[in-house]
Amino acid sequence: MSQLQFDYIPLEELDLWVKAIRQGDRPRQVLGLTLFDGSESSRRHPSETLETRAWPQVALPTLGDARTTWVEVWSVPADIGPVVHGETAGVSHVSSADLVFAWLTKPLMGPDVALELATQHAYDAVFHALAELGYPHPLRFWNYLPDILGANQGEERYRLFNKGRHASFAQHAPAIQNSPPAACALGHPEGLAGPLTVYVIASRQPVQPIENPRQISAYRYPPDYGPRSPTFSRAAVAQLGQEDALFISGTASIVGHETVHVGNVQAQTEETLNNIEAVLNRMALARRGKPWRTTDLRFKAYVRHAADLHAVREVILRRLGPSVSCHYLHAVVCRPDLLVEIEATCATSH
Ligand code: 3EB
Repeated sequence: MSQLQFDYIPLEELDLWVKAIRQGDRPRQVLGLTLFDGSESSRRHPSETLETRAWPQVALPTLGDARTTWVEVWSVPADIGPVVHGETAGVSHVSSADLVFAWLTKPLMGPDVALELATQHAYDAVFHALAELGYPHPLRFWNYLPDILGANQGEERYRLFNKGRHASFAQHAPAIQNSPPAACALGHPEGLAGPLTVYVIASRQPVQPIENPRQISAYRYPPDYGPRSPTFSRAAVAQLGQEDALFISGTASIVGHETVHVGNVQAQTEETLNNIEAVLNRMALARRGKPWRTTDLRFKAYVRHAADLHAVREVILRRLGPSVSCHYLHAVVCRPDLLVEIEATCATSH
């Protein structure tokens, strides 16, 4: 039913674009959006669309020639009924017939903030909102947190984040602890901060998780990576009426559970794409219907060192073709030795 669509729109074109989809031949409405790298640019380009809601804004610098600030916009057809905006216990949400977009931000800086508990409470609130709204099946979580590799109370913050997330899944979603949604978790680069930002797309219907045979499931990582494993699947597929949407989690140069090609950003990018292809191959076996190819997907690449952009992009263009849709962000990946992480998504698009 849903015909979920997503687009990347430069901030300065957002208002006109939203007007255009509302008034098109097949009118659409915004289910959710996230602004990346807004600070400077949103002052230069005030946007009505952004200002009418406290949409998530993530302070990761965009990378690329134009360095445009862009907005990731999720939309659904207008004829499935109007989307409904609301807030439940600090979680903002927009719901449509079969999907909800929900988000929450929590300020985290300051030495006293217990990241583990803050994360747990954030996820508790999200699970509570999803249950109350009737979309109990998260498909895809995006997590952005400041100083992801720093220490908090003597432990690495990403590990604390994992403990908090794990505890919340155990309490609120025990049935999907071993078949969790797709996800990513990225940190702000040095000198930049922001709140913990979590946004999620969830469904009324159960989701099909997919793993990667080249990698140990993240939720089964050995304790070397923290006392609680990261709670995510390599990919998740949602059946939305006649169409399926595919969410491939943040993917990195990990084979088994170990980082490979330490210090070599080209090789890490190649290995990451090998992993994405392995997930697609796995998916072709796991489900009926036409298999997805990399050319069906749109990518978001998180680059650890801005100076590596060209090397990463060269590999992506060579492997995926010159017309690939990939948006680049400067971000800290959650292991110090990972130089790049790439996510991929396929829903209906223009
Ligand atoms: C990895 O494969 C790389 O903690 O939600 C990728 C996707 C990664 C999601 C998360 C972490 C997460 O372990 C890191």
